[in-house]
Amino acid sequence: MPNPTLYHFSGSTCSQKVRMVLAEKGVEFISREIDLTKGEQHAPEYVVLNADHVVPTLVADGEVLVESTLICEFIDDRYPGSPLRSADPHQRYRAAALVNFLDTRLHGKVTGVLTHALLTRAAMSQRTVDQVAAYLAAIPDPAERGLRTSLLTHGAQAPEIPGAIDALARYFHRLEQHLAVYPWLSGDAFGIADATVLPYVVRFRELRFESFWNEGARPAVEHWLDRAVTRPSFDRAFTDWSSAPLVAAFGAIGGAAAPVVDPLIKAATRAAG
Ligand SMILES: N[C@@H](CCC(=O)N[C@@H](CS)C(=O)NCC(=O)O)C(=O)O
Repeated sequence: MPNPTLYHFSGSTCSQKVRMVLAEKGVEFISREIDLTKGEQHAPEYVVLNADHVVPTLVADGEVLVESTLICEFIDDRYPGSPLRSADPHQRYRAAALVNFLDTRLHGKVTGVLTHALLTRAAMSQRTVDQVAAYLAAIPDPAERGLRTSLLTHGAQAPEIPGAIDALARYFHRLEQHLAVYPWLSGDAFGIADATVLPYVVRFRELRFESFWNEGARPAVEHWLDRAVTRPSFDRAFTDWSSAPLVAAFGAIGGAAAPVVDPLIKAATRAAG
């Protein structure tokens, strides 16, 4: 069976999700890294594959596939190995609903707020004014460009931060309720829903934003995270593409924002129920 080619970026959540699904299915892939910090997602030869200028993109059997959730479902259907979606219609629906909510309501608009206000801003602080202007000008969607400009300007003080934290705290509450019924977000077994949510929770852990779940706030989420990160697929999808200095840098950036962000997370978590 020919190996697919994955266009991805080491630290991108959507790439981590697809790499995790590939690892769970035991599928080797040809790696083509698209460095988002260097703007490689805007290169004409990549935009031909992914018109939205985003990663990941999978090329399998000569077909170009975009949208990380659709890619994960394709991988699950196309390759042998344990199924990553439940055969039970209720479990399957509930898992798909968690994924859909994250994809359509949280990814970018909400999770991207924290990523760009903190991590992208830190990366851009090493660039010249002209380079930052070029980075922003290359973003094709005007609304996203405006949001990104605000986040890079204001960082942890950006007006978008409290609303994003509220939305995330409510989602953590929803995850907790789900995990009171099922051992995994995908139901009885680890699957696509777990691989989808995990990158965001790991990112918050790297930023030291554990107040979304620790100290008894969301014990089932904490237990789920502990189990998920011990899977062999986690090392192949996350650890092998990360580095200790990078994780240390994320911790330092999150730690610097903690005086502003941590009280917001704690208050939003209490309010979410
Ligand atoms: N709906 C898309 C979203 C993909 C997406 O937002 N990818 C991010 C990385 S996680 C990206 O490539 N961003 C480009 C940028 O930051 O300019 C999917 O699920 O594949």
